[in-house]
Amino acid sequence: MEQQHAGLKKWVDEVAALTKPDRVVWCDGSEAERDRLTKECLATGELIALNQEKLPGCYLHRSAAHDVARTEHLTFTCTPTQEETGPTNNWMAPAEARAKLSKLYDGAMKGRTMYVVPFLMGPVGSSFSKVGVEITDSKYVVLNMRIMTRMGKVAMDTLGKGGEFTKCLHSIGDLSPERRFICHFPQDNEVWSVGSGYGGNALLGKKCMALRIASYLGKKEGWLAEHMLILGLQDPQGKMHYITGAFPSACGKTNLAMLDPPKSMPGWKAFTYGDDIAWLRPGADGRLYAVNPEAGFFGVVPGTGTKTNPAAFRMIQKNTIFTNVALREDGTPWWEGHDDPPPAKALDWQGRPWTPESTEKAAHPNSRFTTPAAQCETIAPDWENPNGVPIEAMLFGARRARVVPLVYQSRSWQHGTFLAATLSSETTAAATGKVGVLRRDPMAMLPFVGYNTADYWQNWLDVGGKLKHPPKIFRVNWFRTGENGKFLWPGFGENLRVVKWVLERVAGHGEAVETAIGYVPTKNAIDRSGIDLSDQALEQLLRVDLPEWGEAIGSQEEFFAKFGARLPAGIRDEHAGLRARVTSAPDYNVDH
Ligand code: OXD
Ligand code: MN
Repeated sequence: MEQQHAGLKKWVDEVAALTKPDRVVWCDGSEAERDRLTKECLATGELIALNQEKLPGCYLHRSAAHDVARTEHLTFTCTPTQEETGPTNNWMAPAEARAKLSKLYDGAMKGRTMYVVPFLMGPVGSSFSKVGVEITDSKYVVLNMRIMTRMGKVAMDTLGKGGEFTKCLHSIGDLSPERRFICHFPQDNEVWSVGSGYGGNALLGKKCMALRIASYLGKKEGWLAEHMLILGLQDPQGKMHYITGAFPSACGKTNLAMLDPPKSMPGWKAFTYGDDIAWLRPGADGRLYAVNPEAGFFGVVPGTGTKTNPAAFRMIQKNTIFTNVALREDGTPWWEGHDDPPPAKALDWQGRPWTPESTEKAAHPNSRFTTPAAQCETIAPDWENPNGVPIEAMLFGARRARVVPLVYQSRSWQHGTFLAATLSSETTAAATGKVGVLRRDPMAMLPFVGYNTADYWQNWLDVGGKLKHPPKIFRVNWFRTGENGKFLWPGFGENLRVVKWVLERVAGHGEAVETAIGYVPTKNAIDRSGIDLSDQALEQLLRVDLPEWGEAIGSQEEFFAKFGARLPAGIRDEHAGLRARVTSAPDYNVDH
């Protein structure tokens, strides 16, 4: 590929002088290049060929055992002042970060090839789209980037001679968590990552650029970069509706993005636009438009089967890189939640012998598939529409065993922003650390906001102010449990019943009662035809327990206090409003 961009060439030369690779390869994104890299990975053991007759184009990668998830404690925002990074991100002074990481990059690529990977986030020819260039010494990263982004020539053509791009520097280093850092320099449009080959830490187009850096660019340019799926729904009358859903990592975004309408809801069709990231911009008509900046899915494997997500299960039978799943004797992968029963014998995710008697899981709980979006059977025909799709409703969901009803609607954009800002969820295996601990996760973006979260909320309020027809904002919770600890709601495809009510509310009907927290559906407003959900279970699912909300308000206050005077007045007002409504409600028990 001819290098016409002087700034890019200069940066590549500088990085090569620092990292000292044996050779530099500019990636063009071609199939020949993919085949060549795949062969090389098979030779080094970075990839293991799966049974090519059953699963054409599928490979297995086993990562280092301590490099299996995002490491949030090693992820930094490097703004000139700590105030710009804010209380919910780790901060490192830019000069300190550059000094520290330069030492780790020095000579890091000796004996290795340095790949220059130009990539485009967003559809070709879209005003939403942005170019990045990742420099990496990992072939596995190149092969994943080729699936997850529009990589190579198309990105170089978009960049032209003088276009802007995000500089993304990555080296696996020695893969040690002791020498692992993922640093973001939003003011310089730059990411430096070292010491990890794991998705969110190493595929820098994804979390680092399309969320952290993009959220900062969104603030500057008046748009939103969000941790959201984008779903199109055709109703039985044939009308299309578009919604987004923000959920923390490993809380079912991919399942909802590929929703399988239940047989008892004939006439509904679901179309996938994106499963993880949405870039949203106000359109000239006053509506909010969304595009998916990615070109592939990097999904959690365990739990993927034809009952939970048939489209994903079928999608990953070809052209897929599996990371950290188990391997059966016939060269096919297996994981907990696979359609097939546990194999009598297999190799676990680390390549160790495994049997059903083993006490450990066969696949890592955060094992992943990387698959091209285009081969998903539910992908929308216009998923690469450069103008995006107009969003009617935004769902915010999280794992909450208690307190939060199945669904409720906010009173306004500002109240919806507050409702999203107060999202909290029980943690999952997508990040290292304890699983199942309740933590605040505003907009499901806690680990992904690239600057002070208070300013990010202000951007939400500002963007909303520009919309004549803002999407309606809803909170959902598929994870509420009953006294026996079991989920009350069937979930998966049945979530369409909740979405149906959401779309009815958008259309101006759909029965609801106004409560202190927002509009909650009446019992009869949720379509239960064809499912066995008792009145009592639905009542529990929809219950708003005011004393419990009284406690939640206290914890919200503690969280907001961290932001001091930077907390937007709109958020402060909504919090005060909630407190007033909850504490003055007749059934609020003041003892709490
Ligand atoms: C992801 C994540 O990989 O959120 O999408 O961790
Ligand atoms: Mn994600």
